[in-house]
Amino acid sequence: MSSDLVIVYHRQPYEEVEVDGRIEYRENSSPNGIVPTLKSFFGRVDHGAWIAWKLADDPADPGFEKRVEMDDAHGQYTVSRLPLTADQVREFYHVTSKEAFWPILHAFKERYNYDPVDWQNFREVNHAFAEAAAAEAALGAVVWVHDYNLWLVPGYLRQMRPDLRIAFYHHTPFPSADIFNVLPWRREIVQSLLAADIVGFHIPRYAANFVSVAQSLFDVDVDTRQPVPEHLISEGTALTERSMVERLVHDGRQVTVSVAPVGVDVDFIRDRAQAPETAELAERIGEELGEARLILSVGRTDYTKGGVEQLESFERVLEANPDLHGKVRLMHVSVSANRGMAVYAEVQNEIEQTAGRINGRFGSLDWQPVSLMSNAVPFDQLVAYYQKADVAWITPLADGMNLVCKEFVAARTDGKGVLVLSEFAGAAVELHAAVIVNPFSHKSMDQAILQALSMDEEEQRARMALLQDAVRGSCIAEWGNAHRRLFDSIPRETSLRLTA
Ligand code: GDG
Repeated sequence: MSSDLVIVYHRQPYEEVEVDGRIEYRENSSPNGIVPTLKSFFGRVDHGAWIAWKLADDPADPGFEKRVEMDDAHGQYTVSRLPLTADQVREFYHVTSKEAFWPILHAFKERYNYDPVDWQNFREVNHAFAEAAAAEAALGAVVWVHDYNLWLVPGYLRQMRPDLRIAFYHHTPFPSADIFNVLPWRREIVQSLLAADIVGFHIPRYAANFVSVAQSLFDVDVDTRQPVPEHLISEGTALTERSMVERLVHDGRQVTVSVAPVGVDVDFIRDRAQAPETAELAERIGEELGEARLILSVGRTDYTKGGVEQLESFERVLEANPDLHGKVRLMHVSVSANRGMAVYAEVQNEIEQTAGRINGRFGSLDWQPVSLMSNAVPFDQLVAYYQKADVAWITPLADGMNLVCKEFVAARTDGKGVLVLSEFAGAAVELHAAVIVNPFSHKSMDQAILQALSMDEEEQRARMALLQDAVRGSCIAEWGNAHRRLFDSIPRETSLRLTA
Protein backbone atom coordinates (compact mmCIF):
# COMPACT_ATOMS: atom_id res chain seq x y z
CA MET A 1 0.00 0.00 0.00
CA SER A 2 2.48 2.59 -1.08
CA SER A 3 1.61 4.02 -4.48
CA ASP A 4 0.07 7.45 -4.94
CA LEU A 5 -0.99 6.62 -8.47
CA VAL A 6 -2.13 3.22 -9.70
CA ILE A 7 -2.77 2.74 -13.41
CA VAL A 8 -4.95 -0.22 -14.30
CA TYR A 9 -4.52 -1.10 -17.95
CA HIS A 10 -4.81 -4.61 -19.31
CA ARG A 11 -1.48 -4.50 -21.20
CA GLN A 12 1.93 -4.48 -19.56
CA PRO A 13 3.85 -1.21 -19.90
CA TYR A 14 6.93 -2.79 -21.49
CA GLU A 15 8.02 -5.64 -23.67
CA GLU A 16 9.58 -8.79 -22.30
CA VAL A 17 12.70 -9.92 -24.11
CA GLU A 18 14.56 -13.12 -23.35
CA VAL A 19 18.31 -12.57 -23.12
CA ASP A 20 20.53 -15.61 -22.31
CA GLY A 21 17.59 -17.40 -20.73
CA ARG A 22 16.68 -14.40 -18.54
CA ILE A 23 13.74 -12.07 -19.07
CA GLU A 24 14.59 -8.41 -19.54
CA TYR A 25 11.99 -5.65 -19.51
CA ARG A 26 12.35 -3.06 -22.23
CA GLU A 27 10.52 0.02 -23.44
CA ASN A 28 7.81 -0.84 -25.97
CA SER A 29 9.32 -0.85 -29.43
CA SER A 30 6.23 0.96 -30.71
CA PRO A 31 6.82 4.50 -29.51
CA ASN A 32 3.35 5.68 -30.45
CA GLY A 33 0.25 5.04 -28.41
CA ILE A 34 -0.63 6.12 -24.93
CA VAL A 35 1.60 3.85 -22.84
CA PRO A 36 4.55 6.31 -22.65
CA THR A 37 2.17 9.12 -21.66
CA LEU A 38 0.61 7.04 -18.93
CA LYS A 39 4.07 6.16 -17.60
CA SER A 40 5.07 9.83 -17.63
CA PHE A 41 2.60 10.32 -14.75
CA PHE A 42 4.92 8.25 -12.55
CA GLY A 43 7.54 10.99 -12.78
CA ARG A 44 5.29 13.22 -10.68
CA VAL A 45 4.55 10.91 -7.77
CA ASP A 46 6.79 9.34 -5.13
CA HIS A 47 5.87 5.88 -6.21
CA GLY A 48 3.51 4.51 -8.82
CA ALA A 49 2.04 1.14 -9.73
CA TRP A 50 0.71 -0.42 -12.90
CA ILE A 51 -1.67 -3.39 -12.91
CA ALA A 52 -1.79 -5.64 -15.98
CA TRP A 53 -2.43 -9.28 -16.74
CA LYS A 54 0.14 -11.82 -17.73
CA LEU A 55 -0.52 -15.17 -19.30
CA ALA A 56 0.41 -17.99 -16.89
CA ASP A 57 0.08 -21.69 -17.68
CA ASP A 58 -0.12 -22.43 -14.01
CA PRO A 59 -0.99 -19.37 -11.87
CA ALA A 60 0.19 -21.24 -8.76
CA ASP A 61 3.68 -21.73 -10.24
CA PRO A 62 6.11 -20.35 -7.61
CA GLY A 63 8.37 -19.16 -10.44
CA PHE A 64 5.76 -16.68 -11.63
CA GLU A 65 6.95 -13.15 -10.96
CA LYS A 66 3.90 -11.33 -9.62
CA ARG A 67 5.56 -7.96 -9.09
CA VAL A 68 8.29 -6.36 -11.12
CA GLU A 69 10.05 -3.23 -9.86
CA MET A 70 10.80 -0.76 -12.63
CA ASP A 71 13.10 2.23 -12.47
CA ASP A 72 13.29 3.88 -15.86
CA ALA A 73 13.19 7.30 -17.47
CA HIS A 74 9.60 7.63 -16.27
CA GLY A 75 10.32 7.14 -12.59
CA GLN A 76 9.98 4.31 -10.10
CA TYR A 77 6.97 2.08 -10.31
CA THR A 78 5.81 -1.41 -9.56
CA VAL A 79 4.21 -3.55 -12.22
CA SER A 80 1.80 -5.93 -10.57
CA ARG A 81 0.94 -8.82 -12.88
CA LEU A 82 -2.23 -10.81 -12.59
CA PRO A 83 -1.63 -14.37 -13.63
CA LEU A 84 -4.44 -15.42 -15.99
CA THR A 85 -4.74 -18.79 -17.68
CA ALA A 86 -5.27 -19.02 -21.43
CA ASP A 87 -8.92 -19.94 -20.76
CA GLN A 88 -9.46 -16.93 -18.55
CA VAL A 89 -7.93 -14.63 -21.18
CA ARG A 90 -10.09 -16.12 -23.90
CA GLU A 91 -13.29 -15.77 -21.85
CA PHE A 92 -12.60 -12.35 -20.46
CA TYR A 93 -10.90 -10.70 -23.42
CA HIS A 94 -11.77 -12.48 -26.65
CA VAL A 95 -15.31 -13.55 -25.82
CA THR A 96 -16.84 -11.05 -23.40
CA SER A 97 -14.89 -7.94 -24.40
CA LYS A 98 -14.48 -8.49 -28.11
CA GLU A 99 -17.60 -10.46 -29.07
CA ALA A 100 -20.15 -8.86 -26.76
CA PHE A 101 -18.92 -5.39 -25.72
CA TRP A 102 -16.95 -4.26 -28.78
CA PRO A 103 -19.84 -4.52 -31.28
CA ILE A 104 -22.22 -2.76 -28.91
CA LEU A 105 -19.76 0.05 -28.16
CA HIS A 106 -19.41 0.64 -31.91
CA ALA A 107 -23.16 0.29 -32.58
CA PHE A 108 -22.98 -2.98 -34.54
CA LYS A 109 -25.91 -4.69 -32.83
CA GLU A 110 -26.07 -7.42 -35.47
CA ARG A 111 -22.53 -8.57 -34.61
CA TYR A 112 -23.20 -8.79 -30.90
CA ASN A 113 -22.76 -12.31 -29.56
CA TYR A 114 -24.12 -12.83 -26.08
CA ASP A 115 -24.52 -16.61 -25.86
CA PRO A 116 -20.91 -17.62 -25.16
CA VAL A 117 -20.32 -15.01 -22.43
CA ASP A 118 -19.27 -16.38 -19.06
CA TRP A 119 -20.25 -13.42 -16.91
CA GLN A 120 -18.97 -14.95 -13.71
CA ASN A 121 -15.51 -15.19 -15.27
CA PHE A 122 -15.66 -11.52 -16.27
CA ARG A 123 -16.58 -10.58 -12.73
CA GLU A 124 -13.76 -12.67 -11.28
CA VAL A 125 -11.10 -11.21 -13.55
CA ASN A 126 -12.29 -7.65 -12.86
CA HIS A 127 -12.39 -8.41 -9.14
CA ALA A 128 -8.81 -9.65 -9.29
CA PHE A 129 -7.72 -6.41 -11.02
CA ALA A 130 -9.50 -4.40 -8.30
CA GLU A 131 -7.83 -6.43 -5.52
CA ALA A 132 -4.41 -5.91 -7.08
CA ALA A 133 -5.03 -2.16 -7.35
CA ALA A 134 -6.29 -1.98 -3.76
CA ALA A 135 -3.16 -3.78 -2.57
CA GLU A 136 -0.85 -1.21 -4.22
CA ALA A 137 -2.73 2.04 -3.56
CA ALA A 138 -1.70 4.36 -0.72
CA LEU A 139 -4.37 6.07 1.37
CA GLY A 140 -6.31 8.53 -0.83
CA ALA A 141 -4.34 7.51 -3.94
CA VAL A 142 -5.61 8.04 -7.47
CA VAL A 143 -6.48 4.81 -9.31
CA TRP A 144 -6.88 5.32 -13.06
CA VAL A 145 -8.69 2.48 -14.81
CA HIS A 146 -8.66 2.11 -18.62
CA ASP A 147 -11.23 0.76 -20.97
CA TYR A 148 -14.34 -1.35 -21.16
CA ASN A 149 -12.73 -4.70 -20.38
CA LEU A 150 -12.28 -3.38 -16.83
CA TRP A 151 -15.75 -1.89 -16.45
CA LEU A 152 -16.43 -3.58 -13.11
CA VAL A 153 -13.20 -2.49 -11.44
CA PRO A 154 -14.43 0.90 -10.07
CA GLY A 155 -17.39 -0.70 -8.28
CA TYR A 156 -15.31 -3.43 -6.59
CA LEU A 157 -12.58 -0.96 -5.73
CA ARG A 158 -15.00 1.50 -4.11
CA GLN A 159 -16.22 -1.30 -1.81
CA MET A 160 -12.72 -2.41 -0.92
CA ARG A 161 -11.21 1.05 -0.49
CA PRO A 162 -13.67 3.95 -0.02
CA ASP A 163 -10.75 6.32 0.48
CA LEU A 164 -9.47 6.07 -3.11
CA ARG A 165 -9.94 8.63 -5.85
CA ILE A 166 -11.06 6.58 -8.84
CA ALA A 167 -10.99 7.65 -12.49
CA PHE A 168 -12.11 5.62 -15.49
CA TYR A 169 -11.29 6.42 -19.13
CA HIS A 170 -13.03 5.01 -22.23
CA HIS A 171 -10.89 4.72 -25.39
CA THR A 172 -13.84 3.59 -27.49
CA PRO A 173 -17.10 5.31 -28.38
CA PHE A 174 -19.93 5.05 -25.86
CA PRO A 175 -23.25 4.30 -27.60
CA SER A 176 -26.72 5.70 -27.04
CA ALA A 177 -29.10 4.04 -24.53
CA ASP A 178 -31.06 2.09 -27.13
CA ILE A 179 -27.84 0.34 -28.15
CA PHE A 180 -26.00 0.09 -24.82
CA ASN A 181 -29.06 -1.29 -23.07
CA VAL A 182 -28.91 -4.38 -25.29
CA LEU A 183 -26.32 -5.61 -22.78
CA PRO A 184 -28.04 -7.70 -20.10
CA TRP A 185 -25.37 -6.64 -17.59
CA ARG A 186 -26.06 -2.95 -18.17
CA ARG A 187 -27.06 -2.07 -14.59
CA GLU A 188 -24.06 -3.79 -13.05
CA ILE A 189 -21.69 -2.05 -15.48
CA VAL A 190 -23.15 1.43 -15.06
CA GLN A 191 -23.43 1.08 -11.29
CA SER A 192 -19.73 0.31 -11.23
CA LEU A 193 -18.90 3.33 -13.40
CA LEU A 194 -21.00 5.56 -11.14
CA ALA A 195 -18.82 4.44 -8.22
CA ALA A 196 -15.87 6.25 -9.84
CA ASP A 197 -15.15 9.95 -9.20
CA ILE A 198 -14.43 10.66 -12.87
CA VAL A 199 -15.77 8.87 -15.94
CA GLY A 200 -13.89 10.05 -19.02
CA PHE A 201 -14.44 10.04 -22.77
CA HIS A 202 -12.82 11.36 -25.95
CA ILE A 203 -15.64 13.65 -27.09
CA PRO A 204 -18.86 15.25 -25.78
CA ARG A 205 -21.18 12.87 -27.72
CA TYR A 206 -19.89 9.78 -25.90
CA ALA A 207 -20.20 11.59 -22.58
CA ALA A 208 -23.77 12.61 -23.46
CA ASN A 209 -24.61 9.02 -24.36
CA PHE A 210 -23.23 7.81 -21.05
CA VAL A 211 -25.34 10.34 -19.15
CA SER A 212 -28.50 9.24 -20.96
CA VAL A 213 -27.69 5.58 -20.34
CA ALA A 214 -27.10 6.28 -16.63
CA GLN A 215 -30.38 8.20 -16.41
CA SER A 216 -32.25 5.40 -18.15
CA LEU A 217 -31.08 2.89 -15.54
CA PHE A 218 -30.74 4.82 -12.27
CA ASP A 219 -31.95 7.85 -10.44
CA VAL A 220 -29.19 10.20 -11.56
CA ASP A 221 -29.36 14.00 -11.47
CA VAL A 222 -27.42 16.34 -13.67
CA ASP A 223 -25.55 18.71 -11.36
CA THR A 224 -23.80 21.05 -13.82
CA ARG A 225 -23.76 21.46 -17.57
CA GLN A 226 -21.57 23.64 -19.78
CA PRO A 227 -21.26 24.64 -23.44
CA VAL A 228 -18.96 22.51 -25.60
CA PRO A 229 -15.79 24.46 -26.40
CA GLU A 230 -15.63 25.87 -29.93
CA HIS A 231 -12.72 23.65 -31.01
CA LEU A 232 -14.85 20.53 -30.43
CA ILE A 233 -17.72 21.71 -32.62
CA SER A 234 -17.58 20.75 -36.28
CA GLU A 235 -20.67 22.27 -37.87
CA GLY A 236 -23.11 19.76 -39.30
CA THR A 237 -21.07 16.62 -38.65
CA ALA A 238 -22.55 13.48 -37.14
CA LEU A 239 -20.79 13.45 -33.75
CA THR A 240 -21.06 17.14 -32.84
CA GLU A 241 -22.74 18.17 -29.57
CA ARG A 242 -23.30 21.70 -28.33
CA SER A 243 -23.51 21.29 -24.58
CA MET A 244 -22.20 18.74 -22.14
CA VAL A 245 -22.86 17.57 -18.64
CA GLU A 246 -19.99 18.24 -16.29
CA ARG A 247 -21.19 16.56 -13.13
CA LEU A 248 -23.77 13.99 -12.10
CA VAL A 249 -25.13 13.21 -8.66
CA HIS A 250 -26.02 9.64 -7.79
CA ASP A 251 -26.68 8.23 -4.32
CA GLY A 252 -25.46 11.48 -2.77
CA ARG A 253 -22.08 11.21 -4.55
CA GLN A 254 -20.77 13.50 -7.27
CA VAL A 255 -19.43 11.97 -10.46
CA THR A 256 -17.49 14.13 -12.91
CA VAL A 257 -18.10 13.32 -16.57
CA SER A 258 -14.96 14.41 -18.38
CA VAL A 259 -14.13 15.00 -22.02
CA ALA A 260 -10.48 14.89 -23.09
CA PRO A 261 -9.64 13.76 -26.64
CA VAL A 262 -6.54 11.59 -26.87
CA GLY A 263 -3.82 13.04 -29.09
CA VAL A 264 -0.42 12.12 -30.47
CA ASP A 265 3.12 13.11 -29.53
CA VAL A 266 3.51 15.81 -32.17
CA ASP A 267 7.15 16.65 -31.40
CA PHE A 268 8.19 13.01 -31.48
CA ILE A 269 6.47 12.41 -34.83
CA ARG A 270 7.93 15.61 -36.34
CA ASP A 271 11.31 14.53 -35.10
CA ARG A 272 10.96 11.13 -36.78
CA ALA A 273 9.62 12.84 -39.92
CA GLN A 274 12.76 14.98 -40.12
CA ALA A 275 15.23 12.18 -39.40
CA PRO A 276 17.58 11.30 -42.28
CA GLU A 277 16.59 7.58 -42.06
CA THR A 278 12.96 8.53 -42.69
CA ALA A 279 13.92 10.79 -45.59
CA GLU A 280 15.74 7.87 -47.16
CA LEU A 281 12.70 5.61 -46.75
CA ALA A 282 10.47 8.32 -48.21
CA GLU A 283 12.76 8.74 -51.18
CA ARG A 284 12.58 5.04 -51.92
CA ILE A 285 8.77 5.12 -51.75
CA GLY A 286 8.83 8.09 -54.16
CA GLU A 287 11.00 6.18 -56.62
CA GLU A 288 8.68 3.22 -56.51
CA LEU A 289 5.62 5.40 -57.08
CA GLY A 290 7.06 7.20 -60.06
CA GLU A 291 4.33 9.45 -61.45
CA ALA A 292 1.52 7.67 -59.59
CA ARG A 293 -0.26 9.47 -56.72
CA LEU A 294 -0.51 7.67 -53.39
CA ILE A 295 -3.68 7.16 -51.38
CA LEU A 296 -2.86 5.75 -47.95
CA SER A 297 -5.17 3.84 -45.63
CA VAL A 298 -4.00 2.56 -42.22
CA GLY A 299 -6.05 0.80 -39.56
CA ARG A 300 -6.35 -2.37 -37.52
CA THR A 301 -8.18 -5.22 -39.26
CA ASP A 302 -11.61 -4.72 -37.76
CA TYR A 303 -15.11 -4.34 -39.20
CA THR A 304 -15.39 -1.00 -37.38
CA LYS A 305 -12.53 0.44 -39.44
CA GLY A 306 -14.48 0.17 -42.73
CA GLY A 307 -11.65 -1.32 -44.82
CA VAL A 308 -13.92 -3.34 -47.11
CA GLU A 309 -16.29 -0.40 -47.73
CA GLN A 310 -13.28 1.72 -48.62
CA LEU A 311 -11.94 -0.78 -51.14
CA GLU A 312 -15.40 -1.01 -52.70
CA SER A 313 -15.43 2.74 -53.08
CA PHE A 314 -12.02 2.62 -54.75
CA GLU A 315 -13.37 0.02 -57.16
CA ARG A 316 -16.35 2.22 -58.10
CA VAL A 317 -14.10 5.25 -58.52
CA LEU A 318 -11.75 3.35 -60.85
CA GLU A 319 -14.69 2.02 -62.80
CA ALA A 320 -16.19 5.48 -63.32
CA ASN A 321 -12.88 7.25 -63.94
CA PRO A 322 -10.68 5.46 -66.46
CA ASP A 323 -8.46 8.55 -66.59
CA LEU A 324 -7.19 7.56 -63.11
CA HIS A 325 -5.94 4.18 -64.31
CA GLY A 326 -2.21 3.94 -63.97
CA LYS A 327 -2.15 7.27 -62.09
CA VAL A 328 -3.18 6.39 -58.50
CA ARG A 329 -2.21 3.67 -56.08
CA LEU A 330 -3.92 2.69 -52.88
CA MET A 331 -1.68 1.45 -50.11
CA HIS A 332 -3.85 -0.35 -47.58
CA VAL A 333 -2.11 -1.17 -44.28
CA SER A 334 -4.40 -3.41 -42.27
CA VAL A 335 -2.83 -5.24 -39.36
CA SER A 336 -4.72 -7.71 -37.20
CA ALA A 337 -4.29 -7.47 -33.43
CA ASN A 338 -6.37 -10.60 -32.78
CA ARG A 339 -5.32 -13.07 -35.42
CA GLY A 340 -6.93 -16.06 -33.74
CA MET A 341 -10.46 -14.65 -33.82
CA ALA A 342 -12.82 -15.84 -36.58
CA VAL A 343 -14.52 -12.48 -36.96
CA TYR A 344 -11.23 -10.71 -37.74
CA ALA A 345 -10.07 -13.50 -40.03
CA GLU A 346 -13.30 -12.97 -42.00
CA VAL A 347 -12.65 -9.25 -42.36
CA GLN A 348 -9.08 -9.97 -43.44
CA ASN A 349 -10.40 -12.42 -46.06
CA GLU A 350 -12.88 -9.92 -47.41
CA ILE A 351 -10.19 -7.26 -47.65
CA GLU A 352 -7.89 -9.63 -49.52
CA GLN A 353 -10.64 -10.76 -51.86
CA THR A 354 -11.79 -7.25 -52.69
CA ALA A 355 -8.25 -6.02 -53.26
CA GLY A 356 -7.55 -9.08 -55.43
CA ARG A 357 -10.67 -8.39 -57.48
CA ILE A 358 -9.69 -4.74 -58.02
CA ASN A 359 -6.17 -5.69 -59.08
CA GLY A 360 -7.58 -8.38 -61.37
CA ARG A 361 -10.10 -6.05 -62.97
CA PHE A 362 -7.96 -2.99 -63.51
CA GLY A 363 -4.32 -3.92 -62.97
CA SER A 364 -1.70 -4.44 -65.64
CA LEU A 365 1.90 -5.53 -65.79
CA ASP A 366 3.10 -2.06 -64.83
CA TRP A 367 0.26 -0.88 -62.58
CA GLN A 368 -1.15 -2.54 -59.47
CA PRO A 369 -3.97 -0.37 -58.11
CA VAL A 370 -4.02 -1.79 -54.54
CA SER A 371 -1.11 -2.88 -52.36
CA LEU A 372 -2.04 -4.64 -49.13
CA MET A 373 0.17 -4.84 -46.07
CA SER A 374 -1.01 -7.21 -43.35
CA ASN A 375 2.11 -7.14 -41.18
CA ALA A 376 2.91 -4.17 -38.98
CA VAL A 377 5.36 -1.80 -40.62
CA PRO A 378 8.03 -0.19 -38.43
CA PHE A 379 7.02 3.27 -37.24
CA ASP A 380 9.66 5.14 -39.30
CA GLN A 381 8.37 3.41 -42.40
CA LEU A 382 4.83 4.40 -41.50
CA VAL A 383 5.95 8.02 -41.10
CA ALA A 384 7.62 7.84 -44.52
CA TYR A 385 4.31 6.67 -46.03
CA TYR A 386 2.48 9.50 -44.23
CA GLN A 387 4.92 11.92 -45.83
CA LYS A 388 4.62 10.59 -49.33
CA ALA A 389 0.84 10.16 -49.35
CA ASP A 390 -1.13 12.59 -51.49
CA VAL A 391 -4.23 11.55 -49.58
CA ALA A 392 -4.73 9.84 -46.21
CA TRP A 393 -8.02 8.01 -46.49
CA ILE A 394 -9.35 7.29 -43.01
CA THR A 395 -12.97 6.20 -43.11
CA PRO A 396 -13.95 4.07 -40.09
CA LEU A 397 -17.64 3.26 -39.62
CA ALA A 398 -17.13 3.94 -35.90
CA ASP A 399 -13.94 4.86 -34.02
CA GLY A 400 -13.47 6.26 -30.52
CA MET A 401 -10.88 8.79 -31.67
CA ASN A 402 -8.52 7.48 -34.41
CA LEU A 403 -4.91 8.38 -33.96
CA VAL A 404 -3.76 7.51 -37.47
CA CYS A 405 -5.28 10.69 -38.92
CA LYS A 406 -3.54 12.78 -36.26
CA GLU A 407 -0.21 11.05 -36.91
CA PHE A 408 -0.57 11.78 -40.64
CA VAL A 409 -1.13 15.48 -39.95
CA ALA A 410 1.77 15.66 -37.49
CA ALA A 411 4.10 13.99 -40.01
CA ARG A 412 3.39 16.53 -42.79
CA THR A 413 6.32 18.84 -42.18
CA ASP A 414 5.94 19.93 -45.84
CA GLY A 415 2.47 21.39 -45.10
CA LYS A 416 0.83 19.48 -47.97
CA GLY A 417 -1.36 16.39 -48.33
CA VAL A 418 -5.11 15.89 -47.96
CA LEU A 419 -6.91 14.17 -45.09
CA VAL A 420 -10.21 12.48 -45.92
CA LEU A 421 -11.83 11.59 -42.62
CA SER A 422 -15.00 9.78 -41.59
CA GLU A 423 -17.46 11.85 -39.59
CA PHE A 424 -17.89 8.77 -37.35
CA ALA A 425 -14.33 8.95 -36.00
CA GLY A 426 -14.14 10.95 -32.77
CA ALA A 427 -11.30 12.97 -34.33
CA ALA A 428 -13.79 14.48 -36.81
CA VAL A 429 -15.14 16.90 -34.20
CA GLU A 430 -11.64 18.39 -33.85
CA LEU A 431 -10.32 18.16 -37.41
CA HIS A 432 -12.77 20.53 -39.08
CA ALA A 433 -10.45 21.21 -41.99
CA ALA A 434 -10.38 17.62 -43.23
CA VAL A 435 -12.53 16.52 -46.15
CA ILE A 436 -15.29 15.01 -44.04
CA VAL A 437 -17.01 11.93 -45.39
CA ASN A 438 -19.99 9.75 -44.49
CA PRO A 439 -18.74 6.16 -44.91
CA PHE A 440 -22.30 4.84 -45.11
CA SER A 441 -22.92 6.74 -48.36
CA HIS A 442 -21.38 5.52 -51.61
CA LYS A 443 -21.82 8.94 -53.14
CA SER A 444 -20.11 10.72 -50.25
CA MET A 445 -17.22 8.21 -50.22
CA ASP A 446 -16.59 8.35 -53.97
CA GLN A 447 -16.89 12.13 -54.23
CA ALA A 448 -14.58 12.75 -51.29
CA ILE A 449 -11.70 10.76 -52.76
CA LEU A 450 -12.12 12.51 -56.12
CA GLN A 451 -12.24 15.90 -54.39
CA ALA A 452 -9.06 15.02 -52.49
CA LEU A 453 -7.22 13.88 -55.62
CA SER A 454 -8.07 17.09 -57.46
CA MET A 455 -7.39 19.56 -54.62
CA ASP A 456 -4.90 22.27 -55.61
CA GLU A 457 -1.81 22.97 -53.53
CA GLU A 458 -3.08 26.25 -52.12
CA GLU A 459 -6.18 24.63 -50.63
CA GLN A 460 -4.13 21.69 -49.37
CA ARG A 461 -1.80 24.05 -47.53
CA ALA A 462 -4.61 26.13 -46.08
CA ARG A 463 -6.41 23.06 -44.75
CA MET A 464 -3.22 21.39 -43.52
CA ALA A 465 -2.25 24.49 -41.51
CA LEU A 466 -5.61 24.38 -39.72
CA LEU A 467 -5.32 20.63 -39.15
CA GLN A 468 -1.85 21.03 -37.67
CA ASP A 469 -3.08 23.68 -35.24
CA ALA A 470 -5.86 21.33 -34.13
CA VAL A 471 -3.56 18.31 -33.75
CA ARG A 472 -1.04 20.30 -31.74
CA GLY A 473 -3.79 21.86 -29.63
CA SER A 474 -4.95 18.42 -28.48
CA CYS A 475 -1.60 16.64 -28.45
CA ILE A 476 -0.92 13.85 -26.00
CA ALA A 477 0.73 16.19 -23.49
CA GLU A 478 -2.51 18.20 -23.34
CA TRP A 479 -4.45 15.02 -22.64
CA GLY A 480 -2.05 14.30 -19.78
CA ASN A 481 -2.37 17.85 -18.41
CA ALA A 482 -6.16 17.70 -18.57
CA HIS A 483 -6.09 14.54 -16.47
CA ARG A 484 -3.66 15.98 -13.94
CA ARG A 485 -6.07 18.87 -13.42
CA LEU A 486 -8.99 16.46 -13.15
CA PHE A 487 -7.24 14.31 -10.54
CA ASP A 488 -6.37 17.38 -8.51
CA SER A 489 -10.01 18.42 -8.59
CA ILE A 490 -11.29 15.29 -6.79
CA PRO A 491 -11.93 16.14 -3.14
CA ARG A 492 -9.71 14.26 -0.72
CA GLU A 493 -12.20 14.51 2.14
CA THR A 494 -12.77 10.79 2.41
CA SER A 495 -9.12 9.96 2.80
CA LEU A 496 -8.59 12.85 5.21
CA ARG A 497 -11.44 11.60 7.37
CA LEU A 498 -9.85 8.18 7.45
CA THR A 499 -6.48 9.50 8.57
CA ALA A 500 -7.97 11.76 11.26
C1 GDG B 1 -8.30 2.48 -29.71
C2 GDG B 1 -9.60 3.08 -30.24
C3 GDG B 1 -8.59 5.35 -30.09
C4 GDG B 1 -1.33 0.87 -37.09
N1 GDG B 1 -0.72 0.13 -38.02
C5 GDG B 1 0.60 0.17 -37.76
C6 GDG B 1 0.79 0.98 -36.63
N2 GDG B 1 -0.41 1.38 -36.24
C7 GDG B 1 -0.65 2.25 -35.08
C8 GDG B 1 -0.99 3.64 -35.53
C9 GDG B 1 -1.75 4.18 -34.33
C10 GDG B 1 -2.35 2.93 -33.71
O1 GDG B 1 -1.73 1.80 -34.31
C11 GDG B 1 -3.84 2.81 -33.98
O2 GDG B 1 -4.49 3.73 -33.19
P1 GDG B 1 -6.02 4.14 -33.44
O3 GDG B 1 -6.35 5.24 -32.52
O4 GDG B 1 -6.19 4.55 -34.85
O5 GDG B 1 -6.90 2.85 -33.23
P2 GDG B 1 -7.15 1.61 -32.16
O6 GDG B 1 -6.04 0.66 -32.17
O7 GDG B 1 -8.46 1.07 -32.58
O8 GDG B 1 -7.26 2.26 -30.68
C12 GDG B 1 -9.31 4.36 -31.01
C13 GDG B 1 -7.38 4.69 -29.42
O9 GDG B 1 -7.74 3.48 -28.78
C14 GDG B 1 -6.73 5.62 -28.37
O10 GDG B 1 -7.61 5.99 -27.36
O11 GDG B 1 -8.14 6.44 -30.88
O12 GDG B 1 -10.52 4.94 -31.47
O13 GDG B 1 -10.28 2.14 -31.10
O14 GDG B 1 -0.90 4.77 -33.41
O15 GDG B 1 0.17 4.32 -35.84
N3 GDG B 1 2.00 1.23 -36.08
C15 GDG B 1 3.07 0.67 -36.69
N4 GDG B 1 2.95 -0.13 -37.79
C16 GDG B 1 1.75 -0.40 -38.34
O16 GDG B 1 1.66 -1.14 -39.34
N5 GDG B 1 4.30 0.92 -36.19
